[in-house]
Amino acid sequence: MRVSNNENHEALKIEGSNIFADKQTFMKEFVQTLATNSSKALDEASSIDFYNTLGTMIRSHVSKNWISTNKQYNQSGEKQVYYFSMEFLMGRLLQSNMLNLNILSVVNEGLEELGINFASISEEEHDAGLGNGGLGRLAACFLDSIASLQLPGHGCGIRYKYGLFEQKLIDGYQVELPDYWLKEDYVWEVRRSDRSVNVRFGGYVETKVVDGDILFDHKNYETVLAVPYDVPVVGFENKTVNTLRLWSAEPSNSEQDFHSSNRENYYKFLNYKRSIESISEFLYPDDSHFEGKKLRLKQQYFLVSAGLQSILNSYKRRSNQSLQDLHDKATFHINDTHPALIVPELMRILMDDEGFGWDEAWEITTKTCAYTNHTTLVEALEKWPVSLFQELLPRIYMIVEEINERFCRELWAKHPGEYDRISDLAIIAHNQIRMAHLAIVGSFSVNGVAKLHTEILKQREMNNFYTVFPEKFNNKTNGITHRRWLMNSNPKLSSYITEAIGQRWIKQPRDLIGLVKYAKDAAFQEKIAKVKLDNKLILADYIKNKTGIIVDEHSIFDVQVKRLHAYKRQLLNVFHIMELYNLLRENPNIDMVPRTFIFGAKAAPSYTFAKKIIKLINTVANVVNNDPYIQGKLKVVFLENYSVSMAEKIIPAADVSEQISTASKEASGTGNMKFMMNGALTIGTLDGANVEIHDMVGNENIFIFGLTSEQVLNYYNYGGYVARDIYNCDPRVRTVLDQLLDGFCGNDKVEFKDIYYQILSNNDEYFVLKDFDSYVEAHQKVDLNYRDQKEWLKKSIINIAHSGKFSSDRTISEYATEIWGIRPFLVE
Ligand code: 4GP
Repeated sequence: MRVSNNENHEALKIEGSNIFADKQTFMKEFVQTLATNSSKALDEASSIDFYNTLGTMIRSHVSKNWISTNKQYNQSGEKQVYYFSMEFLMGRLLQSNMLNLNILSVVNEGLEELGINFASISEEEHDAGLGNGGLGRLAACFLDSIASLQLPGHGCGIRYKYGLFEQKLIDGYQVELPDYWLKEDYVWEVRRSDRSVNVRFGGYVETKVVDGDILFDHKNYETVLAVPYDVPVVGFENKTVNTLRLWSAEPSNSEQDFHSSNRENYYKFLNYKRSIESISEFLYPDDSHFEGKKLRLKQQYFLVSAGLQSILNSYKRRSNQSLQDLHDKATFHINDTHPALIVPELMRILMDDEGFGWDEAWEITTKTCAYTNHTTLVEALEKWPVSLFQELLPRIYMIVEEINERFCRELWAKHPGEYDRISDLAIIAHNQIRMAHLAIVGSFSVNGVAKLHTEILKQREMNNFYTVFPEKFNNKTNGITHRRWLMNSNPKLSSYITEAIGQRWIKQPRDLIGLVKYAKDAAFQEKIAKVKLDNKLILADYIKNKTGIIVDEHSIFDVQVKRLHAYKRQLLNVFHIMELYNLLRENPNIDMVPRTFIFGAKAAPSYTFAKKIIKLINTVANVVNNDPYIQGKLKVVFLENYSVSMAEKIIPAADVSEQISTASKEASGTGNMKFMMNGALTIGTLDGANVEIHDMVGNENIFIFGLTSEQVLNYYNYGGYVARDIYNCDPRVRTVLDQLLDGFCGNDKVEFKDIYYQILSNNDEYFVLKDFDSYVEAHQKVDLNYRDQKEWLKKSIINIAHSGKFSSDRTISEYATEIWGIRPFLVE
């Protein structure tokens, strides 16, 4: 089944576009630009030429508004937010820019007339994979919402030469290949050498007293040139074009400085160049995990120092504004602790470069910085060894030390003698710098990313800080941009929604609630069923092309796509599949709706356990998919190299969304929201934002199972869980676990022993066995409910109807008013 692209985009047509007056104008410009750019005629050009042509055209059209947005922000002195993040998982930009510019229809029509297929052009765009998962994708959704809500706000990140690794599966094992996404020119970026700044590393600091003032003289440092590349962030149907500024590290000395006639010096130069460029060479591939490498600390300081210097330079260029009022003009958002060095770096600039005293500088800093926490996992906590930090950033270390001393002194004044409390809260302790403590002390706002997560921060993980600074803590439940995740990835569903409730939901996603009235409407249900089936057919086709596996579009598409992590419990999913397989082996005629389990997941390259789970999924898939005895009732698909653009294909086709983390472990989740918005029903634990999804849709429209976060935390605190007891008592569990060792999965009996022992000898840290029974039961409910398609479709529509709350437009409005203090600014 093929849906013509034009049919899809026709569905999204809103009003006439203003970039291309009509299809003819577009076609003429396209052919001209193609000739200028590639010196090729239409019939000689390839898809990549077409992609570059279209991208270049769009970028140049956007420039006008980009320039005027900047100009008007500067002239008005409007307050702006700068979202500092080590990750921006942007994915592709062609189609989302076209949607926001309202030119999808006209371009599609024009291309079609030229005999060019838009879908194949968009496939040419390499995903900008500058992020690992949730945290990075959230940053990308936020940029889209900020611009679409006409808010003055920009991203500040690193232009990694290599994004998140490309995953290959070889014999079921994950193998990583470098993601050289910049191999071709990136059409969306503009190099801005004129805005380059210097960042200093290493050396030592001499302290002098001059006229009674203490001066800090940083000596013998190494200078790195930070060069910005700007990417426009286009708002939806408005004139706002904000900026994502990505920094690249380059040598500040040229080859000549090394006297290149001398061979030895030439090699020195090459080494020097390599070591500098390594700073922006690659993204650390760890999700929710701290890797204490010197290069990573270098990256963090590089981002923060370059970003702050350039913002403050432009701030000072803009008339005669005083830095005293910085907080009225700017907020620096710290996306997780990775950019927490903003706090001491801003202090350094204010004191050493701008001449402020400590107290004034501290006041400005703490009124300007805000911090978001994204995880409570202990292994994600950033703690830098003092020796490493001090050697790399000597002046910054002095400042952190002083912040710590002053903070501890204040605590002592309030709580004299309470050594334990103070050492608990200290920024530096046990020869380590605790970045979360630095971020909390240096920020005026600290937020979690879902209600439950924020409560856990306040009551448990950060309770000591919450008692000191209750006013700083607040919740901002995550969101996703409905423009990418519904309008762009599921245009047909979007148009049916518009047909039913009008188009206001596009700008006011909460209006989706109007769909509730159609939940039982037979005609509407039929449309929803048709869209789902069409999307499933497209995905089935994709799966066949990628893996050779043929899946039945009438089976339940049950999907778990996300990073591979023990706490996300892909293992629970596999155990359930093994159990279903065992049942079918006993009786292939059991009454069940056929299921297709679809996985996509990357594991951090050094995360051995996670990689074993990938191998297990693939091993089980191999057994199940090739067993004719079970009559095709079960299929398991692992899609290699999961990415943003792949998610856009998978999510619209899902019937069931697996959100099965151990309660209390998933801070929010955002995949859960994307699936819900596309009409999938969630099977999930009461974790992260699942709790709020459950609150919105009601118990009958979601399949909740398993321990609550409170129960989990009680087990962690007081014990009482013995995984082996379940193994001993539940024959299903015992069979599945024994199969890990008895060669069910191939001949190799030791392949999965780590998983077996992790569960039984290490007492199943993530309660996989404990939740197994209720998970199986919830799946039985899924099976039963799916048979009644009318009921299922009703639930599906109810989910879509309530998904408006989870648009990142809502999240960003809350950040804007409750944290950042910025307001919409109409670019003329
Ligand atoms: C993730 C959380 O694990 C996820 O629950 C949340 O939805 C996402 O941040 C966005 O807030 N955390 C990370 C990380 O990706 O590296 O800590």
